[in-house]
Amino acid sequence: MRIVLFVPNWTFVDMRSKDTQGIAGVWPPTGLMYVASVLQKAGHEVFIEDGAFWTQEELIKRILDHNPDIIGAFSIAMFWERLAKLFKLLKTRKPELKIIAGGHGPSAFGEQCLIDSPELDVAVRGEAEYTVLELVEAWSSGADITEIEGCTLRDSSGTVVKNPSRKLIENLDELPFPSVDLIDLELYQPSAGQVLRLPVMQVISSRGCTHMCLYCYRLMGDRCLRMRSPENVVDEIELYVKQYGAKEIKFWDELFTHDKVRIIEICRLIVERKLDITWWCSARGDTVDEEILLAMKAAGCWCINFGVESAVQKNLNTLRKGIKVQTTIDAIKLTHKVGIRTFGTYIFGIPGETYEEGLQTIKLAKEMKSFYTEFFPITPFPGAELYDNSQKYGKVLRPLSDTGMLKEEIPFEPYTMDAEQIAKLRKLAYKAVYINPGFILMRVFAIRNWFDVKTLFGGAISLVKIIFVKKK
Ligand code: B12
Ligand code: SF4
Repeated sequence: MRIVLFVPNWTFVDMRSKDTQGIAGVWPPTGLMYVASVLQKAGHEVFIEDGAFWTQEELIKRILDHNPDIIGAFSIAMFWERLAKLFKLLKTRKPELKIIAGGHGPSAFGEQCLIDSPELDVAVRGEAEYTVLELVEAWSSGADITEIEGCTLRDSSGTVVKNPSRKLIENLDELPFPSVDLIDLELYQPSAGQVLRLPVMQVISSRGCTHMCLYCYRLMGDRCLRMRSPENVVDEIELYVKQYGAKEIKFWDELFTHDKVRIIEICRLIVERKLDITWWCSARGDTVDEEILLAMKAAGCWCINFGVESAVQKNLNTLRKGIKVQTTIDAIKLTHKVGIRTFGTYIFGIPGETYEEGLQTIKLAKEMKSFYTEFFPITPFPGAELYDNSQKYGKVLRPLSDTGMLKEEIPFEPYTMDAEQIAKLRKLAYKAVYINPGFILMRVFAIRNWFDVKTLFGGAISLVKIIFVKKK
């Protein structure tokens, strides 16, 4: 079968505030590339189109030029409305198309997707590699699809039904690596400042998470962490280094450092195979100690993202982070001590949070002296407790189609603070962290080349816009 997998058309305007559109970047759609690789391995002809680079009309033309039998789209919640429009236009031009959708939107509200879009045949829920393969094989042999697990679809009477979920893939090593050969790597540019060297490639070394944070939608399900073996992870990295000249790796795992033994082994293999890479990952403060950090440093890790969220323990408890503020503070200090930079992320607008508590968070963020710091307004997404039971926690202010976490409009207001105060805290926070001599000196001394100068300049312009330019 000929299959086109695609991301709907979007621009930075949909996703980010005006101030930061200049430093925004686009990453390849890894999840979709995993789905593609399983289909390719089974002998199907697969193409990928990424709407980040095309207008709606261009995207439609590119999809149809491949003459597909089946099309499948990845959609986070905020892309759903535009995707439904795209399906209508595509089906009008090629009525025999079979259409599937997956990702965070169709997984969380698949029934609604089928009601909104008569053109959509199946909303695939969760981890989709084998569900999509089964669908494609059934369509190619003319078999019935109505019993396929992991699908939300219409039965023979046209009623929307939610089939049982598919069991998660236990052994992730059995998956082929994502289909990098199907994308034009040259088109992708990461966000300014988030990489040390180029070209950068992405790796997902584990899937799922053992925690249950209030604002997070866990597409793979609750408490369902699975990890690839160190050999399999380092084989993928080695392929990227040898075949694509990768100099940097971005690990997108939710819980990269969960298993210390596994990470130390990954680090040992990177060193043993003499892979010249630098890399970035995320970690929770309660999963790092000096031993793991030293091993990571020796293997090229240059930056770790810690979700600090708030300086106030009560707020972390509300978020269900399951961690002490002090644990993350200690972890950040230890990370700096071994010579790895940190990227600290913080949230304003936590249910129950007061403006004064927000000010305490700003003070902490300044003290942490991270290399990068970002402040997000809390954002409810379908499937997350904060969205599904939102009235318990506050008021949703933006429609689903407009929930980019980096936009200037505040998406959610807790009962203890209003949107204006959240916006004010963000402004104060950026000013406190970035406009201070210690930070500026640290960043100037870190400049090594023209790439760093460009990055720093772009960041500075965005900062001036965030802090000093009044919104209309
Ligand atoms: C890494 C990550 C990113 C990376 C993306 C890296 C990449 N190239 O994929 C970056 C930083 C770029 C990013 C950006 C954004 N992200 Co993000 N991100 C994540 C994170 C932490 C992990 C995603 C991941 O890689 N998972 C592992 C892979 C294997 O899974 P997957 O991508 O979901 O793919 C599987 C399924 O979705 C499905 N699937 C994928 N494609 C297709 C296609 C078809 C046809 C089918 C049927 C199925 C299917 O099968 C795949 C394999 O099993 C999740 C958190 C989470 N818990 O999921 C948030 C998350 C997905 N992000 C989120 C958001 C909001 C964003 C942004 C909008 C942030 C912003 N700017 O405001 C942007 C949107 C970018 C975009 N264009 O889509 C939200 C989405 C919420 C929602 N319900 O819609 C999440 C869930 C985090 C949260 N807040 O809860 N993100
Ligand atoms: S925010 Fe991170 S730690 Fe919390 S549930 Fe989501 S992925 Fe897990």
